[in-house]
Amino acid sequence: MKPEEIISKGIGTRAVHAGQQPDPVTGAVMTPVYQTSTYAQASPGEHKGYEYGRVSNPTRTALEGNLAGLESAKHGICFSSGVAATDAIARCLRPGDHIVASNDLYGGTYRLFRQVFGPFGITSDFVDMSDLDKVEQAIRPETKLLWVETPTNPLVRVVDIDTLVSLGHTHNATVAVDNTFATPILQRPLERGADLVVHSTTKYLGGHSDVIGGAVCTNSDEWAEKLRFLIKSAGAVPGPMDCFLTMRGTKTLDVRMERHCRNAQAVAEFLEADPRVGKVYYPGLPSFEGHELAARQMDGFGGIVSFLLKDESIEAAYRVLSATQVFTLAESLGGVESLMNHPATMTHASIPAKERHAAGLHDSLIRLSVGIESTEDLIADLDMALASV
Ligand code: P1T
Repeated sequence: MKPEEIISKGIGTRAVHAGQQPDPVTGAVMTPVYQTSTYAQASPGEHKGYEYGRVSNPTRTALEGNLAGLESAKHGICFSSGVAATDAIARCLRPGDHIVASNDLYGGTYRLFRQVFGPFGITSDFVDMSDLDKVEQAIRPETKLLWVETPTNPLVRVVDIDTLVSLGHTHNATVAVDNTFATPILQRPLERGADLVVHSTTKYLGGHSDVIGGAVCTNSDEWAEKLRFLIKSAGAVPGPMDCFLTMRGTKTLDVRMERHCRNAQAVAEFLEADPRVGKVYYPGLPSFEGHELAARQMDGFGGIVSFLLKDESIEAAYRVLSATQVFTLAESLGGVESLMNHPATMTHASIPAKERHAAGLHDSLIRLSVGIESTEDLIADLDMALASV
């Protein structure tokens, strides 16, 4: 299929075919792993579009086309990790510039903005983006970037992309949406006017917990040029094998997300009905604050469920975290296997406790990345673990 034809196709077709053509030399259906650092030139500057592996690689080009196709983007630019993708965007700011970001977000993004970019004179404020007044109050003349996560990590708060895009653009700020939790199967922020979409491809896009990667998708030629310049000049590139593995993952993204969503809904409903559980955070529950917005904005509610036990002590949470057999206690999310995580000491430990608490992140919160195993086994595992409380 020609690249210009793919954009009119359904998301499942784009997942399998976008960015990929059978290999012109051999007819290989899968894009090969072009494991090379450099490319032969007939005479200086006379080459087939590739010069050096840091700048570009055909396996990476195929993945970039695939991700751009999934996000309805003109450009996809791949990085060595999700954090490297975020870093590249922040590097385009200048001393004196200001970022407004979600106060509930991946702890590594907070650490990057505050501890890496803060000393270079780039300041950041973290606010509840489901409260538009708070966002507006935080914006200053020097605010250049609105950093949106939706659903957020780990409280799965749903934020109104349309409204934030118009707010950001009224104030001449770039609007970036970290779409890691939703994936382009459930939500495509560029179609809603966002300037940049960011992914930790480590998560659902790769989908098998075997590769670290990141990406930015955009329709802006100017942003694409700046980010490609940074790829060349700062060098946070993914290797060809990592790109191959990620693309192998994206081919099944549509079917995996269907199962992740179905299992997460069943797990959330089980937890909500259980007397040992205090509060469940999942956009698919009608009782959840962001449910109606999620139903409008997303094509499914995602695979992440967070919860608090009725006994809100850390000891009780630790007992559950140590008792499961199907859910593995580990950082990360979005793989086929179910994982559970303790944000306060693991993924969000770099956010000071005071700020975590102000954002509503309880020290006993448990985050589940619900995998694609048999639903009844996941529920039985949680039921067994809750018996330890
Ligand atoms: O781990 P890396 O590929 O560098 O991606 C960073 C990142 C960016 N954005 C979101 C929303 C994320 O959740 C992450 C990484 N998160 C975890 C490792 C985690 O367990 O939450």
